[in-house]
Amino acid sequence: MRVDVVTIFPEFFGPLDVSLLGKARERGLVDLRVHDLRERTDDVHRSVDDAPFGGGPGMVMKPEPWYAALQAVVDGGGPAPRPRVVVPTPSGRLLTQALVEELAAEPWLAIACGRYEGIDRRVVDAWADDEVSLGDYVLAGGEVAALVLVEAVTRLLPGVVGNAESVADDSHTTGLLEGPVYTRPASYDGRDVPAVLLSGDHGAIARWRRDEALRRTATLRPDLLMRARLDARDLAALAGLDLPFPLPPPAVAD
Ligand code: J9N
Repeated sequence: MRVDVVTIFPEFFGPLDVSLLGKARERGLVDLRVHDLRERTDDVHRSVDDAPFGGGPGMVMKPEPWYAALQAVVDGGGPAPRPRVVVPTPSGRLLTQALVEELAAEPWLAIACGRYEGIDRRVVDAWADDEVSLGDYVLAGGEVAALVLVEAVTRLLPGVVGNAESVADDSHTTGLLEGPVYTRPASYDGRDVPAVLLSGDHGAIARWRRDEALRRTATLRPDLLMRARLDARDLAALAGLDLPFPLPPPAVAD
């Protein structure tokens, strides 16, 4: 996969040289290129922002450097005629694992990192395919959101994560939060690993893990529970929890 990032803070993307992503880049699985928006300015001050039309606080990112930078990305060539252009913004649609999976299927992404009060609307109208929010809180700029996007997307690419199974039962891939995990020693700090995990009964272990995932999701994220595919056995487990909300009907078996 090819990913181009346009930013006024290229130094922000140092973390992409290390860890899982760094190895994926070394192995040629991800071709990530970071571009400095200021290289597309043509005034002595290298200005990327200006006061908003209509007045108001803060500054708006000027259209000209963005048009030039995004045109240069397209002209630089990639594995498709154009990249899918994503703009992180607190006023975008929420980034979900479903959208991450969709983006991971693209051959070429470009991420436009805005700062200040936003990017001139014409840039977004002309170039963006998606405006994406990480959640209902405000960051200082799109750079951290771009790091999140790149990490969430690239870990799904074939060969990036060693153990494909660990991707398959992620929280949000199953639709439920993951339950607790334990490793040796079996007793530590006076706290014992649940006996079922030491039992060797794989059916009982799978059921216990599912029940823990259901319990945790019901407690912390009832919104997710309402959309998860729950069978009659799941609903029976949840019925025993005496939750402060009604349970959905069971999903139809395929
Ligand atoms: N979810 C989210 C995205 C953002 C920003 S601020 C500037 C660009 C993106 N804040 N919060």
